[in-house]
Amino acid sequence: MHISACVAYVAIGANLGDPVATVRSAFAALRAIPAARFLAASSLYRTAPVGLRNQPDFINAVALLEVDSAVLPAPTLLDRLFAIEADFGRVRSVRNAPRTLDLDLLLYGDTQLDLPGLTLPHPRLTERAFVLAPLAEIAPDLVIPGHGTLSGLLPAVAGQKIERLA
Ligand code: PH2
Ligand code: MG
Ligand code: MG
Repeated sequence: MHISACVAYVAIGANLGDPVATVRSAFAALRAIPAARFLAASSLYRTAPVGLRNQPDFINAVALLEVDSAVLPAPTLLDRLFAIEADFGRVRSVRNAPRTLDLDLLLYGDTQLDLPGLTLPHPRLTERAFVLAPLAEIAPDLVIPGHGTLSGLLPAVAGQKIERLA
């Protein structure tokens, strides 16, 4: 029985050190979250920084988890993600500093909420090819609460530089 099962999408980003190895290890860390089941991972993508100047390219990916929402409500899941970031040596100095690992909670079921520190869906998701393209790979029919279909959002970000890694 999965009465309180809920799907959650997590964005993974890294642009310091060995970002390919970091993103792969991040998948493993997500697999190890108790009360979550790892359902799917996108390919890795090399992406130009969006909204940042003079930073290395990123490696980005998206993971799909099924979580027990009684044990891992969205704020608790976000805390787990921050704990994994810290395990990877992330230091939160200034906003948008280069990072060893960034894990963003994109979607939590159909939840729409706006708390200090947690907005769902993720507020910048619709502007970012580095999120939408990997999402389209693992969930082509996805509907973003409040924003319509994924396929309807993709054309607006078609100009952003992103390359799927083999
Ligand atoms: N993350 C940001 C800002 N800009 N650009 C790319 N390509 N990839 C990211 O993960 C990214 C970004 C803030 O977290
Ligand atoms: Mg981010
Ligand atoms: Mg983040």
